[in-house]
Amino acid sequence: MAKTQRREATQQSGVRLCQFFGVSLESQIKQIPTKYSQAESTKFLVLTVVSILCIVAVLLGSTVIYCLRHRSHHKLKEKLTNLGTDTGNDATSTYQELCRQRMAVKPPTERSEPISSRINSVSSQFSDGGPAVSPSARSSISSWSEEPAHHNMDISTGHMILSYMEDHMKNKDRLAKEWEALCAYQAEPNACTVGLKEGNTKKNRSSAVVAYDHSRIPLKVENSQGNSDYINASPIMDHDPRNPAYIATQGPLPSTVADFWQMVWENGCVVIVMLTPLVESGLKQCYHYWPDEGSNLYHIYEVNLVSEHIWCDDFLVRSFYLKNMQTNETRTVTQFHFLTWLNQNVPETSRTLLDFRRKVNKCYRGRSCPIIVHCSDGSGRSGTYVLIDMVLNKMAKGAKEIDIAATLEHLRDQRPGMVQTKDQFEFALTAVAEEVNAILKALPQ
Ligand SMILES: *[C@@H]1O[C@H](CO)[C@@H](O)[C@H](O)[C@H]1NC(C)=O
Ligand SMILES: CC(=O)N[C@H]1CO[C@H](CO)[C@@H](O)[C@@H]1O
Repeated sequence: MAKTQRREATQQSGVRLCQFFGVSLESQIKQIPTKYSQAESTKFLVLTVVSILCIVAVLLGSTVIYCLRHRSHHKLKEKLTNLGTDTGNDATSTYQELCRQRMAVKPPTERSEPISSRINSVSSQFSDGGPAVSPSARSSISSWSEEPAHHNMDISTGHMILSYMEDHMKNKDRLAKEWEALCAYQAEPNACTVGLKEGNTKKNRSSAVVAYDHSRIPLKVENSQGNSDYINASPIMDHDPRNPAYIATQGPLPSTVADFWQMVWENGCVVIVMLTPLVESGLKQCYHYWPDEGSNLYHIYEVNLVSEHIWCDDFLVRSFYLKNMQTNETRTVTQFHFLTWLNQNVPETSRTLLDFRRKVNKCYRGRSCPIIVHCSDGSGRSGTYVLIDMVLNKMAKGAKEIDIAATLEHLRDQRPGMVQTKDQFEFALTAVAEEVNAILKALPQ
């Protein structure tokens, strides 16, 4: 680039020189009388030859100057190139030092960010074709409560829900009757022939909760470890009849872990909500289906534990890097693990679970894949969580009519046993009321 510019400049100055001599030549010609003698014409000839010689000399001179300059420029370039290779390592170390300084400045701002932004940054980092270095598991601890998310809640619906709730709290009889009616509810259709087939029964934790034939998540047989399409998992539809909002499933068994990750992969899931401890009073609730550190391979799915973030005594968040070894495609999956909700029970406070739900939804926001929700059998605690989340999401979208019992029947049409006890149902009502109350309080009066 610089070289051509310089050449142009030299050429231009050459042109200017020619013009200068041309002009003087012209003026000399003008001085010559129109009718000239032999002597005069000889003089003119000599003058012309001298002028031409001058021009040639100048041209030659400029060419020589140009060549010399060009050569020195070339030498300089060579020198620079050598310098570049000589100091290559220095430059790299300087760059590395700069990176180190940058990293040293960065973390404090990261630490003050909410978890979801950190998770997003992790996922965008990995969705760009994988990590440059093998991610090592990091562990951190922090805790603060999430504010209620931005809402389009209909205020009158909010107040209606609250008064309905107050009514239920005062009138325990009414709640008991409602629960009784719910227990008598029969889902139709309710066949579970696939889940009870020979070869598939051992894949169910409980014989009471088996995915319905008409509402189950099939696996791609060609990618499955056991050459079967059955997993105890049910799609749960909300408003969209084609795309499930959730997949309710049992906690994986040692023999179904590969199936579980296959389902996560094939349904494009990025968020897992786990609502059970691994063991309760000596009883296994769920298989430890992720690596404690580093990575594990489950059939063709490699799971790498990237980070573990302990929010409080009640829940923690893990980030996994999931790779399909058949296609080399990768994805980041975030698992929200609620630790203190025991089987057939309710969480100690609805506040903790609501805070947990806000964190899940903040991470999930803007996605369209189903959220995986599991506990042990994938019905009691999972059903309660899905019921709360679904009702609150409906309200957030501005729904004018909320029928919690009808919503639960809708869930039970898709998976048996959703919400197992009256306490869990009451807990769902209380949690919804508490969140509605918080949203109403936060609205400008
Ligand atoms: C996946 O990666 C491995 C190792 O880098 C490579 O040998 C293999 O061909 C890749 N497979 C596909 C399907 O791209
Ligand atoms: C109905 C049924 O056969 N359920 C089985 C599901 O799988 C578990 C674990 O293998 C068994 O204990 C159940 O009996």
